[in-house]
Amino acid sequence: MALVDIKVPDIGDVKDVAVIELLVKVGDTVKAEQSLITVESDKASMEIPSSAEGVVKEIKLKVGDVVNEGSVVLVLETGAASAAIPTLAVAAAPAPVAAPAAAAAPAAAAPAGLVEVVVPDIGDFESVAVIEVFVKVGDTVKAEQSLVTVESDKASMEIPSSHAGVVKELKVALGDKIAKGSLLVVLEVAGAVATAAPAAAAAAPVAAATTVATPAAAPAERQVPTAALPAHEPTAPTGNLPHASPSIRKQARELGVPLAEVKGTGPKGRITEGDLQDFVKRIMSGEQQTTAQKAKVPAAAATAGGAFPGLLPWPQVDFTKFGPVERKDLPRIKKISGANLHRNWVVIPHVTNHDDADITELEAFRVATNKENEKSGVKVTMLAFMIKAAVAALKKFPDFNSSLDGDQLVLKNYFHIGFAADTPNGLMVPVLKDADKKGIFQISQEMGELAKKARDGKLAPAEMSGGCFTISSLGGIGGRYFTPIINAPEVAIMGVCKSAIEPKWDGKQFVPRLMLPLSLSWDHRVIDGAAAARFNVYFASLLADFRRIVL
Ligand code: CAO
Repeated sequence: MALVDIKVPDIGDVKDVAVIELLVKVGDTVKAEQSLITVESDKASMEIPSSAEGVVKEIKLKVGDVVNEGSVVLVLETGAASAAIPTLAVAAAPAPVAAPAAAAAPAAAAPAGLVEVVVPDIGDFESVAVIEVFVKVGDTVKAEQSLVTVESDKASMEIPSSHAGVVKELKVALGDKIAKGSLLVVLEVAGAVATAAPAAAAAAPVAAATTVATPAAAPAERQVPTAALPAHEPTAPTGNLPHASPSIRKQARELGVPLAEVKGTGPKGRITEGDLQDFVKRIMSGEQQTTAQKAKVPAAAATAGGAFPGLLPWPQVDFTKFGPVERKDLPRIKKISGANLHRNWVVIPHVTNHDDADITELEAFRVATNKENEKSGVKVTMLAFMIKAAVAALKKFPDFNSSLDGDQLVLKNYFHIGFAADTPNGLMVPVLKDADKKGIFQISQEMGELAKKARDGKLAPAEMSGGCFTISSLGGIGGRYFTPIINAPEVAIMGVCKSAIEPKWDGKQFVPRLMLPLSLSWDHRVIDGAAAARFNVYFASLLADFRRIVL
């Protein structure tokens, strides 16, 4: 057993590269050549591998730290044999990481005014793939401007131009494999000096540090490391990081874009500059939110904020400043029904028509019926009559018994009526199936059973689905009128409040009548106001004289 300091190897002339990722944690067992951290300059990024096998005892740096050759990465407890491996074989490493200033080398003499820019010394690599080409014929480039990005299995880097000039010929294409000496572009330069630059003044070698022990043993395809978060926010290694070049990652960092949330459209899912721009545009227009933005907005407000970017942000209030508070979680049913109600309220153009039904005679009949059937155990409430009246009204106005499906209306030839039930856990809507085939007693009995199941939290999903039209009755509680929210994909809902005796003019005198307040909300994409008024009038007329049901 031995403790070994694992250090950053020779990284060439580049100083002060930032640690953008820790790939291991204390207690991890690492193999020789396993990547430990990712470092990044403005032109390249690379992983620093371990020189030995062992267990991580201590990590000596964190994301955001700036490192140089010799900086200690971590302390490894190694077995006796592996401890002998020299730290990253620094002396032998041909490995500068990312020399932003190091330009591609102009290789050989070219015709007067033309310079051939070739790939400089990139370490031991035989060939690396071109994954991005930044210039095209006719472009004017500055010295040090990036021409292409190349990528190995452990690193990616941009190769800058050695000269300023105009691109006359482009000698590489996406996917080409290139190596030291490969011709990149022919530049027309002002007063070109057509002499070969020493290859040693080359651009930064790619992935050199990883090549120390096994230059040829490139592991299978992997994602290029990235800094998806600001440097001061350490991020856990995921092993499946976004695929993007150093300059894209730098731009993303500067813009505060979480690169992990950007969809790459480049080869192998690589994030291109266009992808980054599209992402930013969508965020700015409100079409999309980052995960962090969503987390800051209460669920109820998230949809509206996304759909209507002009809305003010949800108020963030410290209520404790005004007095004592306590917090409790929303019950599961409230969360579900809340999300549905919110969608329906936002998506459906609601209109509500109010009317009154004279139920004086019907109430007298209901009371008498209940008296007659006292012993049956089934109590009939006004809701049972309203369910039956709803069936008759749906038959007369079939558009109310429909659902919108794109440009089509789905008209239903069945009559399943939902009714809102107030339960300790929140609002539920049991559905009474085939109400057209059932009498008032059966409807009352089934309604009682369904309402009990709802209150006990025992409703099966099938007992809450398939509804054509809903009745929401607050009649047992009170109130005059309200605006019920349509239960999509239905297109209308009847709200009912408490009946009350009112004076009504019979042509000669005021007479006391029992009036039931009705509030019909309807989807204006499907139903017009005149139809809604007719529906209400007909519905009220059925309750006023229930014999009409059988006509
Ligand atoms: N006017 C006057 N009295 C009414 C009435 C009305 N419109 N509707 C019912 N009542 C009376 C009943 O006759 C009953 O009186 P008695 O006890 O003297 O017989 C009393 O009010 C209680 O009725 P009920 O509420 O138990 O029965 P119901 O069939 O009318 O309703 C149910 C059943 C499950 C729909 C109801 O209990 C319920 O949960 N209502 C709330 C629905 C709701 O929350 N809607 C809002 C949705 S939007 O958030």
